[in-house]
Amino acid sequence: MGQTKRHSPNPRSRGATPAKPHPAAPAHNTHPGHLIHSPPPTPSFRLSLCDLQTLGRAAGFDLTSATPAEPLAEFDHFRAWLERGFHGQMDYLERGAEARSNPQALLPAARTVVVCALNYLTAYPLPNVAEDEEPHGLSAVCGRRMAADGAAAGSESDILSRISRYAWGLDYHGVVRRRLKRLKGLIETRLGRPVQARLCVDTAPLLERALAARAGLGWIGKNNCLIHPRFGSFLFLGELLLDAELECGAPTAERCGRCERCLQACPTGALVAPRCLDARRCIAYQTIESKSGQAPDVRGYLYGCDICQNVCPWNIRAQSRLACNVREFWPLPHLATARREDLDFRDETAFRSFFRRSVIRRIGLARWKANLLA
Ligand code: B12
Ligand code: SF4
Ligand code: SF4
Repeated sequence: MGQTKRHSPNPRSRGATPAKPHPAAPAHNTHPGHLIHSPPPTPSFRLSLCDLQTLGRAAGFDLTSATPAEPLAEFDHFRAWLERGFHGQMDYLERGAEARSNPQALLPAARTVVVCALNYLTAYPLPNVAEDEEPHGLSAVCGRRMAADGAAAGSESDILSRISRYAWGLDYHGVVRRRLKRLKGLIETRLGRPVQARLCVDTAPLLERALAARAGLGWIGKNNCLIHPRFGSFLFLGELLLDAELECGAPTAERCGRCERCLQACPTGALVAPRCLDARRCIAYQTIESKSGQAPDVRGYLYGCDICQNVCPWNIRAQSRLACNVREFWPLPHLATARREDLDFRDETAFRSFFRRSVIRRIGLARWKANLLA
């Protein structure tokens, strides 16, 4: 935990690092303060990074920044990663490979990528919530959570400890997308014109972590995740590709230092090097993406894995300081209180109905059964 002392959180950074001018921006736009003395900007330059962050908060995001819609140097890492076969059976990553090198492949008119993050580090027992507001029985189930190595340690009924935190509540795709839509509307109002835009959450061929890092939302940790000094890494990412040129953020310094806790804690050795994951060995891949029908290498995991995040000092620190108040991410009561036998569904319909509002429904019954019976 030594590095947290040396790298104390940046008190300014509720959003991103201070503004960097958009490369395509005229000289008078290099600092928001200069706008006061400059000739009136064209409508598309009317938004400073600071204003954008305010709009992002109004739309419901914890962090918002922007980066030019330009090619990403990190694409070389991505290509090398594919060439080593680390993506396993995730063919969609191969198919959309070239598109990931440049956001303009998704929206040719794009000038800026607005990158947003939403914290999902829910704390249980719930903080500052009256008992009658708390979903039934959750304290008892969730209070046992957040042991240093999270999953696999729980009892049979402790279902949440066997499911990655990101899947406890409602499917995040919809939650993030709705907020992106709201943000798009707010930006249009501020710019005084409709914008051409594309909303992306997870499934579009974009290198979301690399974009977020370039926009200054955090750094890529050795566990591969984007980490923010205040929020840690339990963050969902979402992007708004826009035809407008906005003021952009600048990358922050990497703050892992000499720590290697995540590499040491990974039970399968999937983190083959800092920032390099062999997905085939990763429990998240084996329980979510793998089509082989094989049981995961390590028993006890029903969906995803959080170990390399749970051991990260930046998350331990975040857990003690803040809690996610996004109600949609609070554990679904019927999931949190389920017993193992409730989850042995007789058919696809029963599986889909149980997980209809959860991201877990995407894996289908066969994958679920293989995880459950492992
Ligand atoms: C495929 C995928 C997976 C795969 C592969 C993960 C992986 N590490 O590659 C699997 C199924 C294993 C997976 C697991 C998880 N995922 Co996932 N996943 C994706 C997806 C769809 C594509 C990621 C991808 O392109 N991977 C290929 C690798 C090479 O790219 P990358 O991880 O982005 O890494 C880049 C940087 O590390 C960069 N880089 C920068 N500097 C340097 C320096 C060096 C030296 C090197 C080598 C590389 C490097 O190079 C890479 C290429 O740009 C994204 C959504 C998206 N469209 O981006 C979500 C996404 C990355 N996943 C996410 C989440 C939440 C998870 C899990 C935490 C879920 C869970 N608990 O089970 C785990 C985390 C596992 C881990 N430690 O990475 C979030 C990440 C949020 C965050 N804070 O970082 C994303 C962004 C989804 C979202 N919209 O919120 N995921
Ligand atoms: S998610 Fe789990 S298996 Fe995958 S790299 Fe992290 S600790 Fe290892
Ligand atoms: S646990 Fe991993 S990601 Fe977290 S600070 Fe240490 S090296 Fe970085």
